[in-house]
Amino acid sequence: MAQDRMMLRKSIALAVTLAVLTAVCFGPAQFRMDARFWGHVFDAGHIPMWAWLAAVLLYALPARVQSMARRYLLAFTLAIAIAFGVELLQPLFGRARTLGDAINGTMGAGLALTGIAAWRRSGNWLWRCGHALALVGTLTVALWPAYEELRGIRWRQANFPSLGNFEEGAELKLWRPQGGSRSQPSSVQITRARAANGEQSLRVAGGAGDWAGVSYEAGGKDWSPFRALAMDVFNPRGPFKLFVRVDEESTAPQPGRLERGFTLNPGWNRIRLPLTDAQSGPQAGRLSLKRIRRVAVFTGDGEAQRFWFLDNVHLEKKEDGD
Ligand SMILES: [Ca+2]
Repeated sequence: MAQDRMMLRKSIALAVTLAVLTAVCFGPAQFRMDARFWGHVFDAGHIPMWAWLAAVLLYALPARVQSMARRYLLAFTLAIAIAFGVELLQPLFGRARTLGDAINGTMGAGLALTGIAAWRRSGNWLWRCGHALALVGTLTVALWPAYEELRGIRWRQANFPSLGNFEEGAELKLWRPQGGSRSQPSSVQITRARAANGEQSLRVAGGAGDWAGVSYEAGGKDWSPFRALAMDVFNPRGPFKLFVRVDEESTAPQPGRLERGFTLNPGWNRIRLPLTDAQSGPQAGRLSLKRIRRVAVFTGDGEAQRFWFLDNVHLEKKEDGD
């Protein structure tokens, strides 16, 4: 009787674990905002997920698998097989195949099983502490890229309605190069060479090609209390046209957006994109200011390579005087 109940418990633990794993690994995963941050968290999440799986497999193995070493080895092998099997199957479910995920899963399974062994079988504290350190070290390394992204998200949170002043490196997590061509992609760097506000600005080297410039991860912020998006742009050479585009966060097939071109004269230019245009424009150009996803600053289709300096990107409040 007791054995039946034990079997039942093992089956339930295994079924629940595999169900959660299936949902997490094959369910739709779309991080529309701060996708890099959530992607890194998800990658690192393979470690605890597979640690849990390996522990459950060890527990649920049938009693007839006798030697302890064999049980550990079997649980580990099964966990790795599942980790690689999942990555092989994921493309069938619209998910990306990533070797790093399988490796993280393998590390998680290994850490769980060695941990259980260290705690169960040895009274040796050196082993236990060593294992705890390995666990902390692995999780720190795995979570580091997510932490780096989090610095950008925290900067955005702390400085809104400033969108970019380029005085801190964390802002590069929000402002990323976009467009250009494969042989000449766009690039950005913070520089002290120019500044409209503070001591630094963002030097943008637009690649040769389409939509070259920089884009800002706006994080779904509410822009409705603001009347304009403003920025200072330094043009070191002859005049050219720069476009500013704002996208809303929406699952609609054609999310609203606001776009306008500005001719840049040599030297400093103040660009102002009135947000009141967002409601009054043609239907296609209308956007809701409640959840803004992205700002892009770029040159047109098939442009030659252009350089400019961007600084003091911010939103103007409705009641601000000029
Ligand atoms: Ca600045």
